[in-house]
Amino acid sequence: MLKVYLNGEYVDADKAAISVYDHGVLYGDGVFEGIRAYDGVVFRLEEHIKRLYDNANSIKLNIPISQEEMCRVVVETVKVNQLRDAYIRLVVTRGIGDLGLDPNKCLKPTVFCIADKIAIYPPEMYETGMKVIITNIRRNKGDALDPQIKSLNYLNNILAKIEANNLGYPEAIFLNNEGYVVECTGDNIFIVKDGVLITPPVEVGALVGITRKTAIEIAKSNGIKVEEKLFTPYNLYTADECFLTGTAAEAIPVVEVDGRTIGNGKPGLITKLILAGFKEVIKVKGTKIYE
Ligand code: PXG
Repeated sequence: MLKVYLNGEYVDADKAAISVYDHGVLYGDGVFEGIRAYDGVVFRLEEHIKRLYDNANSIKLNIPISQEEMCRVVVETVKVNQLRDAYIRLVVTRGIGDLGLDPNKCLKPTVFCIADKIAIYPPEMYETGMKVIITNIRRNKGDALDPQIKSLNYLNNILAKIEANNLGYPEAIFLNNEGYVVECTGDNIFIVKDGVLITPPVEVGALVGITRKTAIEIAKSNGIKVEEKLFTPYNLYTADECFLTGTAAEAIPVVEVDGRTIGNGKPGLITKLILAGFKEVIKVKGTKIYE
């Protein structure tokens, strides 16, 4: 039985329950992180924890433990479950309150951490590439709910995922209200045009992805020019290459968007280079779980 960290204790997964009065459940009031461990090493742990605390601060949620302690919680949760490869879900909610939405009624945030096996895309998809659609659902507007916050409000993403599912595709690309490409339901997006790697600036409505940052670093260290700039569906359809980045997907090639073939319909060279670079980086950028 897996053990889950819940408010300072490790409890059996089937006993790890939170209150129906928790505002994380009642209002989606909270923040989370999705983190991975590879072969006994947590990938970019401090960066995930920093993002969690920045996100919490931005919604005026005061996490009761320090960032260093939170890093230890993550490492310990993987350790007590004796996992080497894990998908880690770290959640902080506003905590238990009453039936009103006032966060001031919630006295203590709820903190839980789950370390489990990861469900990833089938390995063939990395060889053949993925076919995706652009969803009709627009990404949340930043002045309503900033997509830079990895909050417990994922309905915008889920509605887009439902549309993709209905049409038989595994992932959907969001445009913002101005019609620019922003990101996917759980991944950032990159295109390659004439040897230049291009990704939308996060201000257009994308999460500041940690895998996105890693991909940019890998590209730059290989002498590839990287631009963070706006682009449209036309630029996407006519790109030489396209790939998505995220903690779950790593870097996955996209070979078709809305029935348009991207490049030659096969994962491109720069995409392959980024994915290969990622496999190397995970070996060095991490926090060791076991001595
Ligand atoms: N955009 C969105 C909306 C995300 O939710 C990313 C981009 C990529 O960010 P990172 O930091 O992971 O490179 C995400 C991350 C899941 C799952 O179980 C989703 C994410 C991460 C891990 C697992 O669906 N989304």
